Amino acid sequence: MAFCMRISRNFIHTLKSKVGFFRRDLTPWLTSPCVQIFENPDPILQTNVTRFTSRRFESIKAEEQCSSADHAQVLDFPGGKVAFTPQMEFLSESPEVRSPCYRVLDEYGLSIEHSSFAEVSKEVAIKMYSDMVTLQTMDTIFYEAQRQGRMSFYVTTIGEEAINIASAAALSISDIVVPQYREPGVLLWRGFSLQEFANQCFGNKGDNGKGRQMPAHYGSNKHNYFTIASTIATQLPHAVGAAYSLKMDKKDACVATYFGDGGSSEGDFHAALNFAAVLEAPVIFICRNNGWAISTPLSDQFRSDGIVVRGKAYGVRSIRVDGNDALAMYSAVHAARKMAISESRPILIEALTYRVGHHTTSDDSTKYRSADEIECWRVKRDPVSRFRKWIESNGWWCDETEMELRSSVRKQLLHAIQVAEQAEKPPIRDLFTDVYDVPPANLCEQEKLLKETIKRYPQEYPAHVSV
Ligand SMILES: Cc1ncc(C[n+]2csc(CCOP(=O)(O)OP(=O)(O)O)c2C)c(N)n1
Ligand SMILES: [Mg+2]
Repeated sequence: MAFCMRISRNFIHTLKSKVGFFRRDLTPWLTSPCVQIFENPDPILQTNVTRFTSRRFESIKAEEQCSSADHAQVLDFPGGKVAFTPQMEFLSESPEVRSPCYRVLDEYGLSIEHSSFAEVSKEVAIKMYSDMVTLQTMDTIFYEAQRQGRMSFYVTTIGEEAINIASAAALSISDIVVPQYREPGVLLWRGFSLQEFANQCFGNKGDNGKGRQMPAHYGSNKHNYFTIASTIATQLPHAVGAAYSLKMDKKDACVATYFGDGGSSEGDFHAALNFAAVLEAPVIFICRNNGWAISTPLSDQFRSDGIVVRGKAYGVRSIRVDGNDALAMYSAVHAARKMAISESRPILIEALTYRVGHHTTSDDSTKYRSADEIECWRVKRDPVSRFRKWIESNGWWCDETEMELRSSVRKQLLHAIQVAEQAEKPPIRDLFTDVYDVPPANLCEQEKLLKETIKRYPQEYPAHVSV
């Protein structure tokens, strides 16, 4: 029965995220005035937010791509002139030299001489570091809670804290975030509280999704953060559509969408990149290339020089960044945002990193990769301690503040879990609401069947959840 319930919840969830998502989440925006404004609880982010609307744009014009006109003979071809050549030369399948990786901090957290990077104030740098520590601590505590059987599932972000937090710091709250599932740090940065994270993971009444999503599948209208659908890469075309609407409304905002190396092997990635280029949509594609798509290594995924080179094929400006260098990540996203909005164009960022934890709590990654490999990234290439060294070298951090922060965050998290665990669950009827104005016959039939089953086997159903 418990298994049936899980299937039922997951099924309804999948249905909602795939079929009903737009109706549920966008309807208020479509029917209300074009611009909605809200205040972010985080003082650093307190700025007016503009949301996207659904009005259609008149027409678009693809970027003209003209080859060098010097050549005597050119083909005047739709989309741009092409020079002729008598040489039969195939384009090489790979560049002579791999695309370099932009970094600002060396492995000891010291800024590399002559590196160009965006200024980060003391206030922002301290919030960045504090949020990275909070994210890391949340992962440790929630992961342990899952192992104790207190929640059914969890996804850690360990090793990818810099991508999460530094990218979030470089965005504005008016930018729309369309995540995969390993970017809770962006939501944390925007002011989603530890209690809200815990409520979602425990699927209680305080959860925005009313307990209908899997744990760690967060979403918050208030924080301009689309609800996670873990069907890989499906978020990418959505992100382009949202960015296109921002452009139509001439908003001073862009969309940031996240995905993994595995996501880049999906058709949706290619469709999204091409659409974004043709529509000249202000969207930043942030690829977390963490080496693995569950047990599939990069070598089984592609033969290209990673993901960054694919941008060029679609006419999208791209950069490869050291994803474990918070300062490089911040600078790249900061510059990307500026270009995306002021030039109305998509940007692709390939951030090189490593998934230090298991894929999820349903995985044991030591079955397909060596413990040495994991250990090397966990200890020697930890993005959090690397950034700490930089703020320490600026005189902005010390051991005492570190201890205070870690102990306070730990206490808050343990309290949040306790509260979330004891909170009431949403009623069973909520499983069937919020997708359709008038529920279809098959859904009504499922609801009836579920209620009858609960009546027949009451001992199998938790007494504290109302039907
Ligand atoms: C369309 C689809 N296919 C397969 C899966 C199963 N799946 C879940 S996560 C994952 C790997 C994704 O890897 P990547 O995009 O690199 O993200 P990472 O987990 O490494 O952060 C797969 C194949 C899925 N959720 N959706
Ligand atoms: Mg991956």
